[in-house]
Amino acid sequence: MSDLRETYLKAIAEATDEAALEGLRVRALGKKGEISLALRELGRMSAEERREAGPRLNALRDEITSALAARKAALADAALDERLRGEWLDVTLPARPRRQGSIHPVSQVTEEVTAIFADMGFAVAEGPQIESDWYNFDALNIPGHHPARAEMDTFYIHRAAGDDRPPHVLRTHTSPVQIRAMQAQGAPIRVIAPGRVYRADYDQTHTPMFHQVEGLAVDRDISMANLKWVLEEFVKAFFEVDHVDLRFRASHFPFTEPSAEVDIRCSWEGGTLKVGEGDDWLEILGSGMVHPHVLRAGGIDPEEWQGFAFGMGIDRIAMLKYGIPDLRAFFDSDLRWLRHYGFAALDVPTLHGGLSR
Ligand code: 2NL
Repeated sequence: MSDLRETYLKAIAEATDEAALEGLRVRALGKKGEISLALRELGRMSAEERREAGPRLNALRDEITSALAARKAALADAALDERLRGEWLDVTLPARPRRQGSIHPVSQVTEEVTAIFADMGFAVAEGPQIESDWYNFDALNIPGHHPARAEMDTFYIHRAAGDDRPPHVLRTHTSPVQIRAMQAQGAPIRVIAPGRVYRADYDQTHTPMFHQVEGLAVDRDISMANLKWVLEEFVKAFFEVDHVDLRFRASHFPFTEPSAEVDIRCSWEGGTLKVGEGDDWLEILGSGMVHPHVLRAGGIDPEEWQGFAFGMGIDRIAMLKYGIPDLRAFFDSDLRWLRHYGFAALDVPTLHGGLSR
């Protein structure tokens, strides 16, 4: 009996994990455990023997039960201590000295442009980057034989032979978003559509994916005068100057009539761009009055409504505003470039904050 006690207490003290403790518990106190069997033997003893053995066995059972519990708690404490030693952390250390992430100039400029047009009552519209050729071309009055539709510039979605679903393309401009907005909302409407566009072109000044923002305003009695004011306000706010001169040059787009390319007066003196002064002109966008065919594709009656529209490249105006020399570096994901040209994540562009700070 005292053998039993010593054997178990020693084994419990030496157990190094919970499984070993559970094995000992079953061996001593389980249904067929040594102590359980001994307790069951009590029934076959004389009253005198029982008076002596009963309390001793009960005390032994209690002692082993507590020893198991105590060892289990000690093992858990040791495991926790071990973990805490590994996870030690000095919360008084200073924060990392260098910001890790930054806002890409394209994202920053998209936010700036959006804030400026939002202030003039334009809502932001978004749409799919894979479009049917109807939304990307036909709805915009771009006929089947037009060069812009040539396989050369447009990424067509592959169709297996015999697949007669309508052709789809990677959108070559964000105009389809505005067709969808006209169809969904009708007139009057004022939206801008910023986003990614795709053209099969890659050289010093072209990347196969780039960013565009288009704008559209449709109402009764909208004219080129409204277009001119909106673009002047935009250019002043975007380049953060009080005065600009715009030059409208007659041009041609299938989706506008009349059409104009817009230049801003600037100087390149000292190698940096100054907007609003000097004798140079810089082309920054294309624009015009929405072609009646395009209004009709958007479900709007051109006898009742007119509108202006414009489009510009975000990557290009980002390069101009922030003095970024090389377009292709935009998409290299070079951390040194991103740190140099990136913006602080919490500095959100606002008109009252001067936009870029
Ligand atoms: C450019 C020229 C332009 C438009 C885009 C447009 C959209 C609709 C209807 C009519 Cl829904 N026009 N967009 C109009 C004129 C020019 O972009 O040089 N972009 C970089």
